[in-house]
Amino acid sequence: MNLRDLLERPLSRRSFLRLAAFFGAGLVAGGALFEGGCARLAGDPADIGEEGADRWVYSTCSFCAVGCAVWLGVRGNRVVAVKGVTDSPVNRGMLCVKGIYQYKAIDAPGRARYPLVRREGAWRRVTWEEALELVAGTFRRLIDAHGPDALAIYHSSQILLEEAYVLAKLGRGVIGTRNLDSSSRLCLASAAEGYRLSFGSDGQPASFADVEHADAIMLIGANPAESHPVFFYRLQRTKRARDPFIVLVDPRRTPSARVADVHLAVRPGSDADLIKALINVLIVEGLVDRGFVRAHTTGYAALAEAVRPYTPERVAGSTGIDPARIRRVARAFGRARAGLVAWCAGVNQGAAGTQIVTLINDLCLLTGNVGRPGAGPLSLAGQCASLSVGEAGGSAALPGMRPFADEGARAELARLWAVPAARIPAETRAVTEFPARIEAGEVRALWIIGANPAASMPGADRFRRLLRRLDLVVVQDCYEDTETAALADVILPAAMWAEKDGTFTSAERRVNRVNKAVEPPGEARPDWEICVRVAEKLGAGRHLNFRSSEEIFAEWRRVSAGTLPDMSGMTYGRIERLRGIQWPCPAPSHPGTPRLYVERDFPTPDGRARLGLAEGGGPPAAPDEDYPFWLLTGRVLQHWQTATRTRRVPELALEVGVPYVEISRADAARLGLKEWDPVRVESRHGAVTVRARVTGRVERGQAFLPFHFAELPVNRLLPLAADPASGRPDLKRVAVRIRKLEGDP
Ligand SMILES: Nc1nc2c(c(=O)[nH]1)N[C@H]1C(S)=C(S)[C@@H](COP(=O)(O)OP(=O)(O)OC[C@H]3O[C@@H](n4cnc5c(=O)[nH]c(N)nc54)[C@H](O)[C@@H]3O)O[C@H]1N2
Ligand SMILES: Nc1nc2c(c(=O)[nH]1)N[C@H]1C(S)=C(S)[C@@H](COP(=O)(O)OP(=O)(O)OC[C@H]3O[C@@H](n4cnc5c(=O)[nH]c(N)nc54)[C@H](O)[C@@H]3O)O[C@H]1N2
Ligand code: SF4
Ligand SMILES: [Mo]
Repeated sequence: MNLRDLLERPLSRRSFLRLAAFFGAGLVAGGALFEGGCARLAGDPADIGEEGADRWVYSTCSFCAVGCAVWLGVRGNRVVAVKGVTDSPVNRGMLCVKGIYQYKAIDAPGRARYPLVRREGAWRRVTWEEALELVAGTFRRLIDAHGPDALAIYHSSQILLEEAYVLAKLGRGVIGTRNLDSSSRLCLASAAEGYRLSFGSDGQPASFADVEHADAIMLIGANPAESHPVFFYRLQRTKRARDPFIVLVDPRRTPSARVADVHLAVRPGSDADLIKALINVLIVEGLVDRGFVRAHTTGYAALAEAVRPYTPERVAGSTGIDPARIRRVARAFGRARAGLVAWCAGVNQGAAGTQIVTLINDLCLLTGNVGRPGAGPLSLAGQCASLSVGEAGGSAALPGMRPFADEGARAELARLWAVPAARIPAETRAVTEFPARIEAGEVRALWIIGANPAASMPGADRFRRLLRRLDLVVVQDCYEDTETAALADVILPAAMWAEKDGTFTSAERRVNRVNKAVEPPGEARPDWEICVRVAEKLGAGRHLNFRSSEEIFAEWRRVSAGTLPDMSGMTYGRIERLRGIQWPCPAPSHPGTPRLYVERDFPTPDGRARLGLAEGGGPPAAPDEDYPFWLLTGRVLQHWQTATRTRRVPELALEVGVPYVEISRADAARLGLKEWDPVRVESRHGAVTVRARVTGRVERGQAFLPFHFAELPVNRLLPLAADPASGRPDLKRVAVRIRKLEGDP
């Protein structure tokens, strides 16, 4: 029996752990042995024993937007095991290594247990009452003196939908600040904005299951083998079962290339040219679905005109791709019965992000690949709640994805909230604008909830400096030792996902349940509860009069009714019974919606989708003589974001424990570098020292640096320049020079 067969069968937890230890090196190489780092652990949650769990609690994985359903095995007040839910349509019992080990981050050292206040440079434990008086009292004073924009709120997409909603209500409806945003801005703002421009709404058109029906699949700027492993597992199974034509577009040869028939190693930042050429070929070779285009779209003539100059020959220079291969891919996609394009951060995170997303949508619209099985654009999204945050009002739109600019929508929300309509701001600001707002003296206090911007924001050094200028920095996190907490005035201890009730919405619009399995440590409280108490102290308790997540969800159901992310037909019980429900779900008998636009009912004024391309900033400054390398940043399988959780899990930390930069063999030879030699990586914006790994995964002239390691402040190398349409910065690409350092760094 080969390993693959072994993995198709459920493994006992013990044999998985043994295999994982044995094949650790294989996992580092990209998880080839574990089907993308995934495995199914044997046994029904009822088979108590192995790990000594005495009960199993249904929940949803707290990492990526695949949204795998999990059983948390609990003994006493500890989570001691995690298993995949076998009747989940998402993961069918499978989990990736992060999912399996995530419970070890719960009672790890460093958890925030008590409110802390910095006094004369030292941390002092205080009561909740004192902490809240200080926080809300300062907020009140600053808002009274300088207006609501004096308070900026920044949160991640790892809090619950209910918590994002409470923050939106507090921030927009009670306080009325324009300065509220979330890390989804750094993450998928381009995807959301691109969807809005093409289809009239930022609803994800397709589902994960669509890969199982597609004949041609393109993965652009995404490495699901490491970033969305259980989705990748489904892709691998489909490849074996039905052999769809798969194309990977990534400058690096990532482990996702394992499923690809064609790997297009594009030059960084050249995806727009590549897709324009694909569209050019579709048009020139008559592969456009004319009936669909005529009946359901506008803008064809202008798009055709715009891409006319972009022949495969013309873009060969900028993309580095052989014209014949571009034609081959365009033909395969154009002739496929069903074609799907999945993409992620390699596309989203750049000045041209929104433009590339609209081009991907064009590719699908031109071939009639929207609203049917196996078809469509599929934004892979990022964190467990990245969609929740968009739905509930945590970023570019108000709750229910109501546009800020829509006066009627604001009035409706004000009615629902019983607040004056004039209080809800008519515009919002991206977190990338916060630094300038702090410098201008507009923002005077910053409340950071479940995010680690001191490590994750581009222009990190400037951001850190600016925090010192503020009257108050409040960090609400489940750990007290994050890079951002180190810069705070107050630390509020937050409960983690296994310690609270609520929901996450995955990339495929699936709302799934998070159930409280254990009590939080010390005095840590769920984020929603902390917000409710801050609201009380601000004198706005009656607006946030919630005693449980379920009460918040009940209000949210009413607020979402009639909007695109309509969840009015969902209840906690129903969500869990159905193993997640995909919105819209407008009635208690509604089964949920796997696919949008089945009726070609695009929510635009004329009901048609819009072909065309968003305005886009150009590619980032390309390498030159002084800075001859492209440095790419991204993820590895074992670590999660700034690794505040995964580095506390020995099994994950031991596999990939230290920062490194990947360099090609050719460049290593030229620079005289051996594996693990220290190098200096320097951009026009900053420099870092790191060890080199010599690999075949990057091309000559390129280097790759995982952004997970805070001791290696990679975001010091990146400027804070943003996509004009989405306000999203380039976190992926920057020109650098690399030189060998002598001695130990
Ligand atoms: N293990 C793990 N999984 C995660 C996360 C994590 O931290 N760790 N984070 C989650 C989050 S929040 C997100 S947003 C997603 C991100 O998921 P992905 O987008 O899959 O992850 P990245 O590694 O950031 O970037 C993907 C690829 O983009 C490529 N790339 C860089 N520049 C370009 C370019 O110009 N063009 C093209 N075509 N490709 C380019 C990189 O080489 C990289 O392989 O992952 C989610 N899943
Ligand atoms: N160079 C570079 N930079 C990047 C990226 C890149 O690819 N390259 N990727 C970008 C992307 S896509 C993203 S999404 C961002 C991510 O940026 P962030 O969201 O800032 O990063 P995280 O490490 O996920 O931070 C989450 C924090 O929330 C805490 N936490 C976890 N659960 C809870 C909870 O329930 N409540 C509270 N209060 N706290 C909790 C964690 O301990 C952690 O400190 O980074 C961006 N930055
Ligand atoms: S694929 Fe994503 S959701 Fe599933 S177990 Fe892994 S990290 Fe969790
Ligand atoms: Mo993200």
